[in-house]
Amino acid sequence: MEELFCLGCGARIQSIDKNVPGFVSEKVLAETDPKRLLCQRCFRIRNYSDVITLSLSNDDYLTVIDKISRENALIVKIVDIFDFSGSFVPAIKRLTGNHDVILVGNKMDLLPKNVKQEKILAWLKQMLNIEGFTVLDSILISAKFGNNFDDLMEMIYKYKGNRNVYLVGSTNVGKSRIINQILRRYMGSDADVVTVSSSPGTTIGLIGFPLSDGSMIFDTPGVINKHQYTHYLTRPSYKMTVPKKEIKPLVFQLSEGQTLFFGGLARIDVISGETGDKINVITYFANTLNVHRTKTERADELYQTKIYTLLTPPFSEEEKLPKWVFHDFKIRDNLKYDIVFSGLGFVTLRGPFNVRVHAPFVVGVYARPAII
Ligand SMILES: Nc1nc2c(ncn2[C@@H]2O[C@H](COP(=O)(O)OP(=O)(O)OP(=O)(O)O)[C@@H](O)[C@H]2O)c(=O)[nH]1
Ligand SMILES: [Mg+2]
Repeated sequence: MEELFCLGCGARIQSIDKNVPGFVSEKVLAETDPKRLLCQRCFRIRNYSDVITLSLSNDDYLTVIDKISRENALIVKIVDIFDFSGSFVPAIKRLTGNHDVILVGNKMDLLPKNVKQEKILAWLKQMLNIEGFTVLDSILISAKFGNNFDDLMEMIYKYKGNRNVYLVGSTNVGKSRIINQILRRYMGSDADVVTVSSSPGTTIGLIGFPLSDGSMIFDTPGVINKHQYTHYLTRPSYKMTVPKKEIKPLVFQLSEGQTLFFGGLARIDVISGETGDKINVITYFANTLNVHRTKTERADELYQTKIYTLLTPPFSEEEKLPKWVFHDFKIRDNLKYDIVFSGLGFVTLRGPFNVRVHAPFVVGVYARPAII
């Protein structure tokens, strides 16, 4: 029998195991046009916003690496501008090593509107330098609203020559939503073709579409980064922590000995601020995340008694996050830094400062030059 693939996620179609990607019942398989076949998971995401959790592994991604590394292709590397380091994991560097790469910063609609694009682009270049990574060009877009897509396509055509184009990046950076925008805007599609969801690991295989000059553009499965909160929360909590709208920054003036909780997911203690004065902490999280201030000496007790009630998400003991650890950040210069909680958001502080950040040990917490 001819091998069939799901149109939405690229998984190989099978009727054997519901818990494995690409499942379609034999009845549906017999009744559906193979060119329009969607697996059960894609069908449910689209029709009921119901995500069936499959066990995730990086095998799909590794198969793709193998294919792309043998081809002379143009790589379009997508990052989520809110979590640059979280979406710039080593596996991506290995894949992109010998290829021509365009860097795309997606989800610009989440940035506060008053932030200048040139500033973010300059910041992206600074981050690339820190990573020791060279690209042909870079651009900011919003796959949600279609911002800068004409410029993106112009850039792709400028560099691709007669080569195929692969959109690559970590899970959830928006690769599939970008493909849907491209298909709608430039290829006459009047509906979303590939499956998009807020859960990581939606795309399973390569999904290719012809460009106007006959070469192909491919959506690919994302690299899984287990250091993001995303992997440890259940759906209700997850929905509250992933920003959907422009983020409204909050400014807190904290004194020494004060603590901010970010829901029950992380906290920051001010050990000392600029010459012992108050320090401004600007928070960039989903507007639905509850930020709570307290005295550091009360913080442990508050966490024990108010997790799941005042400090939310998480909402129940079932979603117990892995054990918390702390990270100390001591900055001596007077520049601005972001402290990032991978997959959750970040806070901005101006040095000099000395803070202690607490978060589950599995989650990536890191400082970077401030994006805004
Ligand atoms: N606000 C905003 N959300 C976006 C944007 N692009 C994608 N998203 C959301 O991010 C989530 C992940 O999008 P996908 O397109 O499925 O991400 P992906 O990179 O294909 O993920 P995998 O298939 O798991 O590798 C979804 O909830 C999207 O709606 C954007 O430009 N702005
Ligand atoms: Mg995808």
